[in-house]
Amino acid sequence: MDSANWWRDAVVYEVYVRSFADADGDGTGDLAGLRSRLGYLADLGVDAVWTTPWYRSPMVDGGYDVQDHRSVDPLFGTDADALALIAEAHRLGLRVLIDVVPNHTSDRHRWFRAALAAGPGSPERARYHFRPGRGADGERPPTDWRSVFGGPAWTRAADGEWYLHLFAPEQPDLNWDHAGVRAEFEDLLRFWFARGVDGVRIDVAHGLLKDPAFPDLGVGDEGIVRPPDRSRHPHWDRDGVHDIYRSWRAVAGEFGPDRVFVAEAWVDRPDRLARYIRPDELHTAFNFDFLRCAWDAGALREVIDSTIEALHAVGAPATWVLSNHDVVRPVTRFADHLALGRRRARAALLLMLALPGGAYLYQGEELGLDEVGDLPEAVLADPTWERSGRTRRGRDGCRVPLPWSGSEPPFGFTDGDARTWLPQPARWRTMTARAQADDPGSMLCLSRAALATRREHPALGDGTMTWTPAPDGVLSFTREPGFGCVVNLAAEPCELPDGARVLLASGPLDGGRVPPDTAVWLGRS
Ligand code: TEU
Repeated sequence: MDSANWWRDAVVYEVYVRSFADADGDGTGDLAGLRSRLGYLADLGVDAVWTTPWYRSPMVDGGYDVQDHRSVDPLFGTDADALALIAEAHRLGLRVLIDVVPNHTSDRHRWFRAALAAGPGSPERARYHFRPGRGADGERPPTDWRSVFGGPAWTRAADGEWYLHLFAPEQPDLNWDHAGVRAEFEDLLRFWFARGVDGVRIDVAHGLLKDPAFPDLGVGDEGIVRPPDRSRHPHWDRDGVHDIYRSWRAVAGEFGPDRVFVAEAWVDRPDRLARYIRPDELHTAFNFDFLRCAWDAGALREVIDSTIEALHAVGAPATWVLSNHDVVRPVTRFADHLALGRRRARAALLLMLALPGGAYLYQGEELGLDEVGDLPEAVLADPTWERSGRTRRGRDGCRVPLPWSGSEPPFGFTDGDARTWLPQPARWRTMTARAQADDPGSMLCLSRAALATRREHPALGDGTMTWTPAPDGVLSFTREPGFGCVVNLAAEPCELPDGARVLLASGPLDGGRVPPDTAVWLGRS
């Protein structure tokens, strides 16, 4: 793959910075910790690293509440650490993608503070969405919109006006009809591209623009009623966002052809997602249909087909995602029992890495980590918990600090005496990177072998796939030249195709048969 097209089949590893590795001993991951472990990622065989926000932030939403997009938060290190990280990654042949959060800022951002201080009707308020409330005293929010984290999407300022926040109240939404907001983001993209970052993940890329009429959604006490036509939603996936991304693409182009964007856009249909990806717009977008899909052959096949069809229509490769810092880990999602979940997660990994296009791995996925569902309530840090009236435990369970080595917490995550910011379960003693590196049957060894094979095999990565006949519940396809993949999601073993040579299997094979919940990669014999 030439350098300008590197992203078309890249495997990108997501680092949730505060849970990856801690160098300064405070129990929270940081940039120096990540830098010290880049060799592990190079050995794993990924092409790029995407880091979650490292900017100055009060950390109400783990850094997705950005106070200053141009400086590193002291919790994570210094500006020099960011530069050293980028340089070291490049030395090891890894590209670096950073996270940019355009839908909202922190309520501590200088713009929001100025807006609060300047009062109703001021130009400072025009950068956000401030509106009078409804009712005789304006005591009811301007619309019935709900925050993604729970509760109303409006909070009342001391002077009586309400401001919009689709996430936490500490994350006021920016007004993207404001020219100064647009100019600021183009400048900060230049700031980071000039510092060597290879790409940008765009947080909530389907947000940003709001219907200026601010219509109600029609939310009842019983929950959200979506308007019938999702293409006209008042705050998701509005047509105008594409103009913004066209100007961003031009900014990336100033730095050469190989700087890329990946959109985080939770839209309902592959054809809506494809609208973000065009030669003059974004390069790729996470494919969340795949992530949301159940462990079911028919459903997976449908998602794979519709994704490829929609993206090929715009000349883009698909991306495949099974996990990230917002969702329950696949091992736990795929089955009620840990052993079965692990088995399926291993098979799913081989499926994902055999599909045409690029893929994303979330830290710990290569170790087969499970969701930590029993964190004590006192340590829960995700805003979902409080916003939902302590009914939804939120996303902490997939954000527990990684186990690196040793037989008890903190499992080499930190050298200091401080506790890890979320407690690690004792059962991870067998799951550490160190323990798995020595065990040829481990998920880590499977992940390394799969990524090495993917690099070596000309059929893998970008290109096309062809389904081949298979029994019910079995996914079977080929990639040219000379590569096959069989994933058995049925209850019975299935036969391997005649003359196939097994390159890699997600679990033990039963003679010439593939047991349930197992995937195999096949080469020409
Ligand atoms: O997530 C956007 C988003 O919409 C998610 O909240 C998603 O709907 C939900 O988590 C699905 O379970 C991004 C970041 O990935 C997330 O961590 C941030 O909290 C959010 O934006 C706000 O910046």
